[in-house]
Amino acid sequence: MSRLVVISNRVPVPTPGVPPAGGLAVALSGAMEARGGLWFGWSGAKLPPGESEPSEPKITTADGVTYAVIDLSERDLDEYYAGFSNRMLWPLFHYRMELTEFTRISLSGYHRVNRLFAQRLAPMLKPDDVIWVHDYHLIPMAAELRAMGFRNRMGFFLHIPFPPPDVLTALPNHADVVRSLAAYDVVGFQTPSDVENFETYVRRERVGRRLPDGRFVAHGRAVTVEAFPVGIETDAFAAVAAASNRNALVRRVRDSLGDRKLIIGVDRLDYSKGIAQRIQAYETFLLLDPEWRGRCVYLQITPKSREEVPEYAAMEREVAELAGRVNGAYSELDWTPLRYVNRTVGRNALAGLYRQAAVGVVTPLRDGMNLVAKEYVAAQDPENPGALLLSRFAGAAAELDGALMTNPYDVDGTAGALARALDMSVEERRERWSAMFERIRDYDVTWWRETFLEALERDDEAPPSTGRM
Ligand code: GDG
Repeated sequence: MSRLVVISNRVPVPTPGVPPAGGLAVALSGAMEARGGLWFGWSGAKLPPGESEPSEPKITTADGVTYAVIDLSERDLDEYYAGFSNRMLWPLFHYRMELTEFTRISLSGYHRVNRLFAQRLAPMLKPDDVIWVHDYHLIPMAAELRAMGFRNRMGFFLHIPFPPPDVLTALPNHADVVRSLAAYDVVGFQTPSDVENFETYVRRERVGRRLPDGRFVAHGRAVTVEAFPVGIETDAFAAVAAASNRNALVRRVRDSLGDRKLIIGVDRLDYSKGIAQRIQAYETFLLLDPEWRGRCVYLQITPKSREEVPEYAAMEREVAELAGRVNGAYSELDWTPLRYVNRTVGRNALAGLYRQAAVGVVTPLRDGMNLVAKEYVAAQDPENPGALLLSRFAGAAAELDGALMTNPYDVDGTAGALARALDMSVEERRERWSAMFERIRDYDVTWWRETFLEALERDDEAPPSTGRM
């Protein structure tokens, strides 16, 4: 079996005794440990001012996996990471054109860092390595490697949405982005509607077409473009949640609730997650359904994220202000309606808190997939599962049709759906939950990884017209 080489912006180099956290790190660590492999990317550290990047990456080996990481300079991080990746591609791909900032400087930094990654990785590559690149930071990676003469199988997975052409074409270099995608053998998106957006773009901009075998020909290359919805480690997560009675933090939260119902939200502090609209919906719910005052608690766990990007600092203030307003208006001396927490919680405790919660609220304005929705479902008690309130704009909505769907822009509608979720009978909750659980067990993270790698390793380079035997 050929070696797997994963390239991602950040690399979760393992620390002894600390398991990898986060869906992606866990998913990919499993694949790497099963096959042995190389994982290359940014260390997460900044080079001291004035120092240039050494030509050799720092190497660590653990459990048959080689981690190779490089530090980046302040300028590289400003332009490539905080700039083009997170102030242009992230908002645009989440349909937020008004939040984008395009500059030639950040675009050239983006390309410079992609080239630097390719140059540092190149000496470590073998001709039969299978290369799997992750996410919007590294779209030009295959094109860079191909320009250096590499002919390996190369795949790309986009964790965020692929927007429709009317949005994508607001990116001044949209044509280059799509040309860069065509340098891969397989491009994976989260949902069929992302694939549809890609197909519409290719047709409208006349850069390619679909082949009879389902692949696309674009910019002269045949590329498999399919949806591979990312999953979680469903069984393992369910087991952790079922054993969470023993977790001291989970017990403390349960004791603090008494017989009040828990509503839970878990999101990085990011404008794509719809946290402000969600708090407004909760405020409306408290206004319109006074019988729930004092009988429920909404816990919103929101670790801070990308604080170096100005739009994030602005939304942090907005959300904090809203949270304060709701608590100011509705708190009693012995009841606080909203617990707003800007801190991370351990993974085991998180699983237990999901299980405690009568309602999981996952209401992003736009999301590639959203793993929290799947984790909430996995963590439920099958006898008495909670209800999931899910935005129709999360990729997960394409799979979890047992959820109560909501439009997060409709604050009143979301408030009503929250009341309905809290009132739902146990029979209805069980029925909805079973369908969702079955789905996430069949399409878990192992399915995602193996299906993607199978597509990548399929030797379909020859055009179908040659009629291979
Ligand atoms: C991108 C796409 C796509 C959050 N707070 C805590 C914590 N988390 C964990 C969650 C979950 C993960 O972080 C977040 O994953 P999401 O999928 O919700 O969102 P993004 O970070 O935006 O991820 C997304 C994903 O990539 C994978 O392809 O689904 O659409 O945007 O696992 O549990 N974990 C712990 N404590 C916290 O406080 N332990």
